[in-house]
Amino acid sequence: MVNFSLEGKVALVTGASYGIGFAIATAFAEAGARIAFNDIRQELVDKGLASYREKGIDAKGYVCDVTREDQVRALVAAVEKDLGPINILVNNAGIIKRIPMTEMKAEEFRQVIDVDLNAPFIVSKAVIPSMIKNGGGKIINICSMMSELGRETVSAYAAAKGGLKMLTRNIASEYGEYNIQCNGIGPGYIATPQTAPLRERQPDGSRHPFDAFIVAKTPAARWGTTDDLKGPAVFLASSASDFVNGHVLYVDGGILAYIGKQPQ
Ligand code: NAP
Ligand code: GCO
Repeated sequence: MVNFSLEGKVALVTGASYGIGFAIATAFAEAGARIAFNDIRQELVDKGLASYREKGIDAKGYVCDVTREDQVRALVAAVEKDLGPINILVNNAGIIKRIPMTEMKAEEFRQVIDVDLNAPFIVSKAVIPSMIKNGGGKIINICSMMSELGRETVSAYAAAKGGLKMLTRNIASEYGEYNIQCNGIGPGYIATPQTAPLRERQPDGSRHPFDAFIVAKTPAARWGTTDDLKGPAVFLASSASDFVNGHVLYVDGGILAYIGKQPQ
């Protein structure tokens, strides 16, 4: 029988106090995994712990800025001390800055690259040695539509997420022989705090133009929810995907396949 169970596994999901990371971690717990997560601020870790407790999940939360290699090393050591070797890593923590490229400061560009691309490198580098020692593991990088497409104002984010797709493929290539599978999930447009500015009601009460645009670009004719990502994440974290490596699984309601609804 195909095995989607995560019983006995330890999963680290970065930036998982809320949003997509929280949903993925919750799905992993429901499949039997022990959950570790981090956030930058203690108050958000505490908020996350309360949210996990409300769902009956005994998660471990840690304060860690994933762009800081010293903090990441300490995070991995703490998780391994508290829960044991990390079997599943989800590089979920991410930021976006929506600024026209010619107006974006180089420092702002660097900040996005740092969190969305450098950090998955740093955290994966910290976890891979113990995965090798323990006979393998799963790394899931949260990519994006912008791993494939561009749009106005998201140059740094698209560059980072495009790079993250290739980092995913390279980890798969370099460490596949150690039974480590590294894949990506490419969410479409998901209703979370990160996309809230694109969905907020206009002063006249009408829908945000981007909201209507995305619904017209999505065959499913709706924004995704974090629940839509749970099954794909459990699949890529489980032994059901042991021969899937270097793949980005787009969970986008069909956006990448669709030219978009014709104007009526
Ligand atoms: P979100 O609601 O903004 O949550 C992002 C999380 O990452 C927050 O908990 C945030 O913590 C944390 N984080 C940011 N910088 C960090 C750092 N340096 N160290 C540790 N944690 C950090 O975002 P989301 O919508 O859930 O997205 C999660 C991931 O999915 C991101 O990688 C995003 O790019 C990707 N994604 C999102 C969508 C979408 O439509 N929402 C679609 C495709 C891909 P703080 O609150 O403390 O900043
Ligand atoms: C944006 C959105 C997107 C989503 C996601 C799509 O401004 O276009 O924030 O980037 O977050 O990455 O897959």
